[in-house]
Amino acid sequence: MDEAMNSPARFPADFVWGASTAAYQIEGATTEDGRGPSVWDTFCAVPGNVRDGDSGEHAADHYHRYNEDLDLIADLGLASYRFSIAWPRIQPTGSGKPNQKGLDFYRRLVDGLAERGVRPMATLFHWDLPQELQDRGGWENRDTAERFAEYAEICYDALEIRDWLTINEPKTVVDCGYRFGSHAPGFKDDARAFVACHHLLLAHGLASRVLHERHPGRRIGPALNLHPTYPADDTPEAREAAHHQDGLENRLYLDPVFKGRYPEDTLRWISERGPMADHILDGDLGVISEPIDVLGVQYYTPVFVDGKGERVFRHERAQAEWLEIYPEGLHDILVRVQRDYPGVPMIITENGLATVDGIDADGRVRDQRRIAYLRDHLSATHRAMEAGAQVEAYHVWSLLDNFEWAEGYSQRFGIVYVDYATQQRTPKDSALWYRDVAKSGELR
Ligand code: GBH
Repeated sequence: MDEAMNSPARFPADFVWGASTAAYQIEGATTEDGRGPSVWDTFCAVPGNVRDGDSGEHAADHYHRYNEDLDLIADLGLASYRFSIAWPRIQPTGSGKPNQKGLDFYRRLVDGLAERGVRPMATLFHWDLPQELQDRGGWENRDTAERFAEYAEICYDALEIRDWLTINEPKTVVDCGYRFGSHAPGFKDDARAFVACHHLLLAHGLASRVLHERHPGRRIGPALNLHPTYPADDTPEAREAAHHQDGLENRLYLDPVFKGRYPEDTLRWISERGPMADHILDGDLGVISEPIDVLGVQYYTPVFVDGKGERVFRHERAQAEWLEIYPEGLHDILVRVQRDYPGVPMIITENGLATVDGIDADGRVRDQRRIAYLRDHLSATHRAMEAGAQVEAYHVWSLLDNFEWAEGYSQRFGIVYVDYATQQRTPKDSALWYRDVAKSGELR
C-alpha cells in the first residue's frame, strides 16, 4: 500500500489557518457613525434584486458584536482573520477627508485581533463602492481608480496591518455587476463591463504602488476567484472553448498583474464587444503589473464547457447551484498558478460551501457536508503543496453565516451559525472540526 494514503496529511508547522468575512455581508449598522450609502444599499432597495427583499442593513450585526466575534475567532484557535474595510465608512462619499468614527471601528478590530494573537488581513474593496462614486460613473470612470488609491493610503496610514488585499474578485464585479446584472450596480452590458474591468485592475495597481512607496515591508496582492476550466469532452471544439473560457475566467486577471499584458485572444474577443482597449493608456499595464507580494486565491468551483462554449455540470452541485463540487479543481488551479505565474506565495483567501443548516434539539448544527467539502479541499491543497505549489495559508469562507449578496440570507456559508432573529452565534460541527485541524495541522 502507498504510505501516503494511510498517513494523515500534515501541513507545515508554519501553515496559517484562518477565516474570512466581508464588511457588507456581516456588519449591518449601515447608517451609523457617518457611513455613507454604497452601491449595495442602493441595489438592495430595488424590489426583485435580492431574494426576499433582504439587504445588509442588519446582517450579522458584527459592527456591534465584533468583540464576541473576535472571541469566537480566538476560541477556534485561528491564526489569521481576513475582513474587509467598508470604503463608505472611511470616506462616506468616496473622496475627501476620512471619517474618524469609521477608522476607529477598524482600529478597535485590529487591536482586538492583536490582543488575541490573531493576524489581520484586510481587503480594501469587497464590492461596497460609495454610491456617490457610482453616480459619477463608478468603475467605468477612470477617476474611481485614483480615488481608490487615495482611500487605500488613508487605510494604510491609519491601520497597523501587514497584509493587504486590494480588490476582491474583480471578475465577479465585471460579470455579475456589469454583464449579468445580478450584483450591484446591476448592468447588463458587455461594452461597459470590460471598461470597468480595466479600471478595477488599474485601481489594484495604483493602490499596490502606494503601499510599496509608503510602507515597505508590508505585503499586498489582489484576491482573485480562479476557475479551473476544462473541456467537457475530448473534441477540438470543446478544447478551444475551454481555452477561450480560461481567458475570461483567469488569464484576463492573472496576465496583466503578473505579465503586464492582457491575453491577446481574450482582448480580441472583448474588443469585438466594446471599447475596453481605448481605455488602456500608456503606462497602465506597468501600473497594473506592480510586483505583488501575495496572491489571494479564491476557489469554489470548476467550469466545464462543451464544444458550443456552454457550461455543463459534471459533478454534484451545492445549495448554491453555481457551485459544482470538485476538490481536484483546487489542486489543479494551485499547481497551474505556480507553474504559469511563479514567484509569488499564494494565500487561499476563500473556499467554502453553503448548506441548509439548522440547530438540532441538542443545540448542535450537524453540517457534515461542509466538513466533507473542507476536508477534501484541504487534502487537494496539501497535494498541490507536495507538487510544489507555494501556499502559505488557508481561509475558510466564512467565519459567520452572512448576507450572501443576491441570495440574501437564504444561503449559509458560515462555520458559525447565526440566528438572525436573536443574533446568537453557534459554532457548527464544521467549526469544531476545523478547530482541531488548525490545532494539529493534520487532516485525518
Ligand atoms: C465569493 O464570490 C465572494 O467573495 C463572497 O463575498 C461570497 O459570499 C462567496 O464567494 C460565496 O458566494 O450571478 O448567477 O453567477 C464567489 C463568486 C459570484 C459566485 C456570484 C456566485 C452568483 C451566481 N460568486 N455568483 S451568478
